[in-house]
Amino acid sequence: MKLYGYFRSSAAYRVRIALNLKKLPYEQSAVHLTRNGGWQWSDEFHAINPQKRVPALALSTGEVLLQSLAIIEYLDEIEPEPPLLPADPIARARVRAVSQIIACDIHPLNNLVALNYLKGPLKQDQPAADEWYRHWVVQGFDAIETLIRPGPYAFGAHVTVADLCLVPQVFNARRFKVDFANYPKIAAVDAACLKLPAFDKARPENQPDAE
Ligand SMILES: N[C@@H](CCC(=O)N[C@@H](CS)C(=O)NCC(=O)O)C(=O)O
Repeated sequence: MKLYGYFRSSAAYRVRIALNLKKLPYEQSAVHLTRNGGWQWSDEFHAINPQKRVPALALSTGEVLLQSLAIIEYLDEIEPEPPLLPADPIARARVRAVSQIIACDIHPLNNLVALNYLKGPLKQDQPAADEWYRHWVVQGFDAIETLIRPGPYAFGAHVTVADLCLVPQVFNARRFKVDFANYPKIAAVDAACLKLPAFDKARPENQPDAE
């Protein structure tokens, strides 16, 4: 399998953790999102992902899968161990809710293309864009701090998709100087996850394209 990603992309980071947890071998192809205007906008990458975003996972069959949560579910289906969702339907819904707060409600407002639109056509300066970024993280993290049950991972003794979404979002939130004083549970889950080799290996600074 070949993962098209970028070391700092939190959506690609989620998929790297899943691949590592499942012990599935993969090679990486770096899509630099900013150099020379961003390789995601090239015709070559458009042929791989018409949405012009990472991650994309190319399978040995030639099939290319898009969208981090769809890719993670696919990996969970082809390699069920370790499972990334609990067996109980209520527990699964809780895990999916936290995952979706991050992937559907925080991340789309804060990804590179949204921040560039704020700073470009909408003429906002860097401090305003940073404030926008933190605003949406705080809204989401306030809810997640109430919803998770560290034990030591977001929903108990087993890693779930919620952890795969949370750790990359925490990495980005720290980059943008979000104050973690109100998020002791989120910080504890992040610390517990990062002790696992699968998370550590997936860290942005441990990627071949890290800068
Ligand atoms: N919902 C998508 C989000 C993908 C996404 O927005 N990726 C960002 C990087 S984290 C990207 O490729 N941005 C390209 C750009 O901003 O131009 C997923 O979960 O895969």
